[in-house]
Amino acid sequence: MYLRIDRLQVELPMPKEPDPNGAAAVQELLGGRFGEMSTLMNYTYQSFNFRGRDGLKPYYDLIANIATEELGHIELVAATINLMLTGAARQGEPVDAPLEPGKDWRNTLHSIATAHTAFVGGSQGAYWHGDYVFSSGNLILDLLHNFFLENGARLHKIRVYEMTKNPVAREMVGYLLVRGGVHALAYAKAIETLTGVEMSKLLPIPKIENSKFPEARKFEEMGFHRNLYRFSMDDYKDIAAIWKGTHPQGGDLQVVDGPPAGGPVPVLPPVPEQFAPEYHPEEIFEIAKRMMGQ
Ligand code: MN3
Repeated sequence: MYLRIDRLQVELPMPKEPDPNGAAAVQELLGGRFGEMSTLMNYTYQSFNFRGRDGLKPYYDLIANIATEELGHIELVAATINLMLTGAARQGEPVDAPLEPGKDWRNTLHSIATAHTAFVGGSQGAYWHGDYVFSSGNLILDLLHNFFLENGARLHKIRVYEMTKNPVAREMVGYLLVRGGVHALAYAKAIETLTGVEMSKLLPIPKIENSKFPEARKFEEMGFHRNLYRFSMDDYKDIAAIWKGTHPQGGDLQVVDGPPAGGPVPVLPPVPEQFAPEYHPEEIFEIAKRMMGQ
């Protein structure tokens, strides 16, 4: 089961202006084949379906624990998209066509379906689907797939970074490049322990260091690339049997008990033109206020 903390894993900057087409590109990092929905659901189902876990506790713990961190990554990418779409509505009555700019956006679903927020799909408007989940039951094959998935995700993150200078998008990508680097290395190390094949020598893929990206470099300077957070009160402690030793860039790998400090979840303002949360939101705000005895 899960507990939930109402914070993001990292603080995001507030945008100065809306960037709907940038948000459309960032969608790929949420619901594209190599997006956070895919990492989340691959590791989640592999952990649900794990056979022989009593004898393979470090590997089970690793997959289950990383899955939980990924839950916070879909939250972070969704928050990024939401911030990039904030302020995108024109004000006015329906007859004034306040949503008219939305017809020229790369992704019209943001205007029609989600009230200027994230949707569970990729940059071309296709919804995420379960075909992206590989859960074969063979431990080495699943770990190999996860290693591939993390590096495919890294390639797409870097390309989206190259497509936009939006500071919210770049902050999120910088942080997730560092966290994805941890996951790629963790799966590499897990395969190494099982096979002796030195997978970590393949890293980084593509062959460009995270330090090339200022938004990632600052998190590496804080040592985040060496931390594997343990997202549980009492469980998944055997990740320490895999996440140990030295980072390829130097410094000791460490398991951090508990989540990162993170930052606040952005408060999204109402968009009455989208009837979100209502055409006259103050009416339902009043109802909620009375309910809380204010
Ligand atoms: Mn991730």
